[in-house]
Amino acid sequence: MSKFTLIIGNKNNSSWSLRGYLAIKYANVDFEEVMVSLRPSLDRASLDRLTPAGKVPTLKHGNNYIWDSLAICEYMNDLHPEKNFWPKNINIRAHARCISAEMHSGFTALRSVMGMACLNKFECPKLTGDLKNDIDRIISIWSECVKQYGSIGPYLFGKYSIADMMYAPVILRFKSYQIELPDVLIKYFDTMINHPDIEEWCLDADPNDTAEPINKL
Ligand SMILES: N[C@@H](CCC(=O)N[C@@H](CS)C(=O)NCC(=O)O)C(=O)O
Repeated sequence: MSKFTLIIGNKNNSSWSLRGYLAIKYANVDFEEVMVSLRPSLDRASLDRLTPAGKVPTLKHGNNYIWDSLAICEYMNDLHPEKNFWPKNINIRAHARCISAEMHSGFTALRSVMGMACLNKFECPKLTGDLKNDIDRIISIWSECVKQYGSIGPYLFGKYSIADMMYAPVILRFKSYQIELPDVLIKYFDTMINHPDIEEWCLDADPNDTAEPINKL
């Protein structure tokens, strides 16, 4: 089988890279990691040389390039259907796809005000306006999942899935910015914080990559 190379940004900050990384880790295949610096300065030359869209994560598999986090999740699922990256049931799978797409295309206030810096701690920002709406919506999405599928297991759809991978950076943001969660989500939060692949990502991160929250990473 062709070799996998995952091109990522700094682990402390690159939330999109984390999603691609979690997908390839879950597939349990050997891969090489190439890190391109986004902080403190953006290595534009390497990004443009190594990736078709100038963005990370990008997965290179033989001559194939997959240059988007959700597309990487889907590609790994296509290669390893036995891993059940999505829930098996069609209705539950549709639910998982909706909330994953909602994350992939939305929550811009959360993303710009509360940049991921997984090893850093910040004061909780003022929770008003669009930021409050984003956080309330995420809490409502997660609570609904935990209510519906909590009896199957501790993840959003019971078993670990792409939906958890898509929301993993939000978990790390909520930790960094000390966002209070309702009791019903504490188990989910702890399960994700202690997930071995997320722990491993954080162990490799460098807190000096950023001193402050950064936008849009
Ligand atoms: N929709 C893309 C977003 C990827 C993205 O914006 N990645 C950021 C880093 S986390 C990046 O490459 N930024 C460099 C740039 O835009 O110049 C995905 O899901 O992978």
